[in-house]
Amino acid sequence: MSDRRNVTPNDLSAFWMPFTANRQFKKAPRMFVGAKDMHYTTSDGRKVLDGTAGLWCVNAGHCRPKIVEAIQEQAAELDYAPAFQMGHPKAFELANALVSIAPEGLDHVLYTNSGSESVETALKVALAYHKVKGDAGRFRLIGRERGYHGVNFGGISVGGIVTNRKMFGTLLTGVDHMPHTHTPGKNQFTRGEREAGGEDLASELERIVTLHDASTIAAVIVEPVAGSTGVLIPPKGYLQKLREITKKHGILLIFDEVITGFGRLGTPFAADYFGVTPDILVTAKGLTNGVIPMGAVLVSSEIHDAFMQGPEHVIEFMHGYTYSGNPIASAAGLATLETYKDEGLLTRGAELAPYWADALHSLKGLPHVIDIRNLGLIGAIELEPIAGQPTKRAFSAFVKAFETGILIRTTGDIIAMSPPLIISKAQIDELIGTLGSILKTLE
Ligand code: PXG
Ligand code: PLP
Repeated sequence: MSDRRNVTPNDLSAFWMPFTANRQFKKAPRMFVGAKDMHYTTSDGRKVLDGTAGLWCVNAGHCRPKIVEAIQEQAAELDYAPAFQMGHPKAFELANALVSIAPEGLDHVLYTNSGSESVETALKVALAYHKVKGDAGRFRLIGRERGYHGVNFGGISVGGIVTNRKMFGTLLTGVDHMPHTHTPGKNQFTRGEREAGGEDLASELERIVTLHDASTIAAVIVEPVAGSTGVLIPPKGYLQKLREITKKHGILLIFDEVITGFGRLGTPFAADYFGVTPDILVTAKGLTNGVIPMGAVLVSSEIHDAFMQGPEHVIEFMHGYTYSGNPIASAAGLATLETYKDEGLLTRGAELAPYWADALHSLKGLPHVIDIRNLGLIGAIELEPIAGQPTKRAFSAFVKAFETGILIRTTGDIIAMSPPLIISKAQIDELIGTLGSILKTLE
């Protein structure tokens, strides 16, 4: 039986858990103690099928041998090298490997330790780029309603999730937001991208540009597919139109690909899927298969080269982290990219996407299901909230799912799934079949 009974609340009190209902968790903890490929093992010895790739990051599945060995070897060979004014080979090798799979034109890499830090780095590069070009009047940053760009001050300022912003004072000034791309009450149960409305939605950016004047705007940041807020798929033509407008006005376009990067849509990056290349591309999560904290920000040569001027002994960009390009993280990143390559994982999602979409949409008609959305190997099932008790219905699905042997993720009353890219068709059937039977039992 469950180890849970052996874990007393006091044992758990010191760790203030992130984005967690701490008191509820500590009364009935859900603990993982092991993982392999598509499965976690719980503290009471049960196998749980991973329907979320951890938190959208374990794209190659768990405890993959190449990655494990690379980390072990690197830890014994070179544990840490100073990140500033010193180097080590693997950080350069990984940057080259990243550039080689990135959309053409994104040729330079800045390292971070998370998606949140990648976002801060991207915003700072954008502001400083205009400054070094002598265009310092471009100080505004434009995000989007319901956008998630991590939890640091820049990210929550451009982000648009109210609960993540409202406690934290004035945030960054000079920020505005475009409308989100969701149309509740319309377009439910659309498979993939909906046809209509993309250009009109993107044209909202023109309205913001007119309001502030293009000469004051540094950058626009969006998630190509909004993940954390509950999987919002942009309509066709939307991102293409954003690119057109930003280019026309000399505004940098930043894609936050922390979730969509590394094969999630069946292409290496969402930029490839949509055929739209941003000026700056933000990554983390799948870069090291989630195993070691690391993020990377890819920038165009035009941006990079603008900084490479003035006396050569002077630091060109006053930014960086103690752990930027950490040796063990770099080794993990290299082994991760090799694993993706060996197994074709950056494009495997394209083969599986139709099967995934069929499975998800088979849940239409089950109790409380008011919408189903999908793209690549991302899926979301939106439930009708219990009157007066938002989030409760989806959360009870999450707890039942964990107890039944599948890991899903919920945000509000939306169930989100993003399995490791190694998932088999039989495992898709198991994941969706189990979820379907849980939905039938919900209050
Ligand atoms: N940008 C985007 C688009 C993200 O999805 C971040 C930045 C921040 O990354 P870090 O590494 O600082 O967490 C994210 C992270 C969920 C969930 O279940 C999503 C994220 C993180 C944890 C949970 O929706 N996204
Ligand atoms: N705070 C203090 C006092 C520091 O000395 C440093 C780094 O040297 C930091 C914060 C930033 O830490 P990191 O480089 O790990 O982001």
